[in-house]
Amino acid sequence: MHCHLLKLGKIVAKKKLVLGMGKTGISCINFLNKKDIGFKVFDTREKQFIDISNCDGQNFLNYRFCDFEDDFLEDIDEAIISPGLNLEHKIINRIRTLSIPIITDIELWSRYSDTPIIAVTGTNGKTTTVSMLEHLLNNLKIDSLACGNNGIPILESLNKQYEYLIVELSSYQLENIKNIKTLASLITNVEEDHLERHKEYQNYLSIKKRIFMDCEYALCNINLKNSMGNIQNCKFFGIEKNKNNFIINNRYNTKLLLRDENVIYGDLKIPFKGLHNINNLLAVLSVADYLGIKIDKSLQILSTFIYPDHRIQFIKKNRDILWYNDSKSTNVSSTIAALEYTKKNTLLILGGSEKSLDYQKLNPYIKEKVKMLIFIGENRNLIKNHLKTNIPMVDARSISDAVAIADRNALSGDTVLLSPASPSFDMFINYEERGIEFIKAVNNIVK
Ligand code: UMA
Repeated sequence: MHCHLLKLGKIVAKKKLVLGMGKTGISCINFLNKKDIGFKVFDTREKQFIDISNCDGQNFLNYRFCDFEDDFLEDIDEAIISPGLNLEHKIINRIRTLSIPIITDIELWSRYSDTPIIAVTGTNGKTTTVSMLEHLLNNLKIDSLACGNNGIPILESLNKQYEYLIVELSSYQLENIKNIKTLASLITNVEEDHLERHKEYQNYLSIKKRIFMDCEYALCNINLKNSMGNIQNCKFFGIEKNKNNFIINNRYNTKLLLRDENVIYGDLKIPFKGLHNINNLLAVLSVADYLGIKIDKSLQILSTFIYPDHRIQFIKKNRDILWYNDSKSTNVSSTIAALEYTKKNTLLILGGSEKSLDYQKLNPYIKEKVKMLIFIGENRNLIKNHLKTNIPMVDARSISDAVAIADRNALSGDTVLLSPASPSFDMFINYEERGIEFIKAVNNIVK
């Protein structure tokens, strides 16, 4: 009887509350429907802005959009929150006042599965790292799925039995997760990002470290060593700053070398896609080592890995000009990584929606590599105020206008790079749409 409410003489079963109707919320709705568990749904947005096409069983009696009545939460025993939901929204206050526990889809999943988790977080490189791990394990016939922040909500993994789940976790997810037990947890890197939500870098870093809350194997980039003091038995991977030593699972590896734009290991050759990707590779090799997979076997398989789109993605070479799509760059550090990769004489397309970032950090890289800046997006003036440079700066009206400007100004031997260092929401649904529009424009205009 303690789990039920008596209302108007009838027993009303307690329900879950799904908070948010994005990908995560819809995966929760579909799961709860399948399990025949009662639920209500709340989203802070107007219904018309929500895509419900993937939502099973659309009985909207228990749905509220924008606002809710005082008694809407009366029969709720647990709320499942989406990562993007604003934690300062009044519904969160109300839930806390009523002492309703808030969980995430990860905790809901863990009640129905004990598949071991390899969890990955970091400011940049998360999706590449989880995709590499998925590629490696599946090629070894170890059935695995990369899910989470990469776009596949973890509840969708319950449709099949996997040997491992490789779960990409964002700071938005880690902030809300109370419990996550993992076989291995790793941090790729932590750079300034998402400070409009997390306010300070230290707070953002602490949230990232929550990935280690209950893990058997803790792994972190060597450049964060000084920040990991309180993490027990943490192992490291990466390239130490100003040194060329490669570290895999806490050990220096002298057989792995960087030569002529390739990563070499004995006879094996892996294409070089920037130093940041060597770090991702070393993280993957560390996890593989922990799982008992030999490094030469791992490298042999990883030599066939195809990097995900929108990350320093080569589009074409025309008139000896290289065109790259790095639309995934939504922060300053990822644009720095792209500029470290490209050659001198880069025409950089920069800008997007506003985010609290320090664009001054771009100055030395622009000085060394960039010959022209082409701006898109609403934050162009904010970026310009942070930059100290005499190189030409041009405002573009659209992504295709930016491509046309670059096409008119690029000379043989130059590189054109879209790496906005900003989110895309002012002009596009997401960075994928921005990248696709860019590729389309390059293919139409650059002839
Ligand atoms: N929103 C509202 N009101 C709500 C709920 C959401 O306004 O009630 C807004 C959010 O502010 C956000 C958008 O709707 O702008 C989507 O939020 P969501 O939490 O519903 O997002 P999902 O569609 O469930 O997608 C989330 C992740 N999105 C975010 O964290 C914002 C996706 O990561 C992830 O792929 C998906 O879950 C599956 O796990 C995207 C992302 O941008 C790629 N992540 C950020 C990043 O990588 O930097 C953190």
